[in-house]
Amino acid sequence: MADRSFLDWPFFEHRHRALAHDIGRWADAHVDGLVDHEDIDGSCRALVRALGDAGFCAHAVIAPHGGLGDAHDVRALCLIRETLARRHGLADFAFAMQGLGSGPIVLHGSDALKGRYLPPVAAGTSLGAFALSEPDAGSDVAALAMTAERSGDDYVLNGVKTWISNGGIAGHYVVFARTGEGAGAKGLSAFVVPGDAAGLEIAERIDVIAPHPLATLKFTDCAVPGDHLLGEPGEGFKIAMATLDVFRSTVGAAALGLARRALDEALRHTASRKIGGRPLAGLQMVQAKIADMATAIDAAALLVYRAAWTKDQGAPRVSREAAMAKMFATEQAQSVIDDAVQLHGGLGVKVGSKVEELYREIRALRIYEGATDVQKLVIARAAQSASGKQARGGADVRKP
Ligand code: COS
Repeated sequence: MADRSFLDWPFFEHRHRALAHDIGRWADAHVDGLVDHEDIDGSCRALVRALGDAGFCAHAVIAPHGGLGDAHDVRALCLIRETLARRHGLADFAFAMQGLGSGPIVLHGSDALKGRYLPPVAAGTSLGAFALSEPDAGSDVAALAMTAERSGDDYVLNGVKTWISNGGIAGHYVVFARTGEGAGAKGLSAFVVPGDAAGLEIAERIDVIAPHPLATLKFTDCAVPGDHLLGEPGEGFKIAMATLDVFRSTVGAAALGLARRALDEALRHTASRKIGGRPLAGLQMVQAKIADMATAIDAAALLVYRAAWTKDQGAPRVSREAAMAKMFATEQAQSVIDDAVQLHGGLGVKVGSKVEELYREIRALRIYEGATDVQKLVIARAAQSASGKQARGGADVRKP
């Protein structure tokens, strides 16, 4: 059982400790039975439905649209993600997309859009998706090419989105497209597109090393009602970034869950596996690895819950804190899991072993929702901006 002493840290309130207990019990009892490796789409639907029935998807949205409070509780999102990830990456993925895929609606939707799209997300009866990346625009969001043109009461969308999680099974997609109010980042807008909209097709399903539903979407003269615009025309980039400000810390939390499981597995294996008649756990070189793994996990947890707590205190922007949390937790989790594989010897690379699964699961987290390299840009800009501000007696310097 992974160390739970972090729940005593002052970042948490009583409701978070109760939630951690409840989601832990629920995950232990239900997750393994809901994952069918032969039917990934069906597993995601079943996981989301079960998480909705148990009340956990309510944390992905807000009141009075099926949620609990009037804003995301980022610490709650992180606790749910880390607990589900510790059990199985697909369970974490299924829950995560309910949050990311409805986040822009929570943050910038009209009451009508919130009322229509959020309750089914909370109930677990409909899946959400976040369609930002394109074949030629991943890290560089300002380079998006997909267009949305006003036509009477509608917007007409044309273009391609790729790497879209829940592509093909989502009830709605939040889609970012160029509306042309300005150049680059200033000319993008965000829309909610129903999953069954005419002109939206699944061009390709994408297989990845840790399978989850992923697709390329093609939009051909796909008309969405004008009232499905989120925020104002031209605000799409800021809506995307504000959403990622909330959810990047939760990616760090998922990495933390995977790392905690790797440490659990390593502790169990090294306690029972013998070398020269004695358990591996008694060797100092093994203990050194265990010490590094445990320390990396606590350091990552501190950054993740610092970012989540800061957002929950009402900070308007936590780009720096969220970027540090995501970057550090995902990179450290990769290293912790690699150590766990090493400690397992041949068993660590045997298909079907838990650490082999973790080794595949962690990799994408260092890439999606802003690769480590992008997080470094965000962190460096924040540091340089703060230093420039000091040097100029308060004037902000956003870019070097
Ligand atoms: N909240 C609100 N506004 C934000 C913001 C945030 N978190 N981050 C940036 N903005 C605003 C900026 O203030 C700026 O507004 P002004 O022009 O009015 O000052 C505007 O958005 C443009 O910001 P910036 O100049 O930093 O944009 P860049 O094009 O340089 O992009 C990076 C910066 C690379 C950090 C951004 O494109 C990014 O995060 N890319 C990764 C995208 C990603 O995560 N992709 C994965 C898809 S989801 S799986």
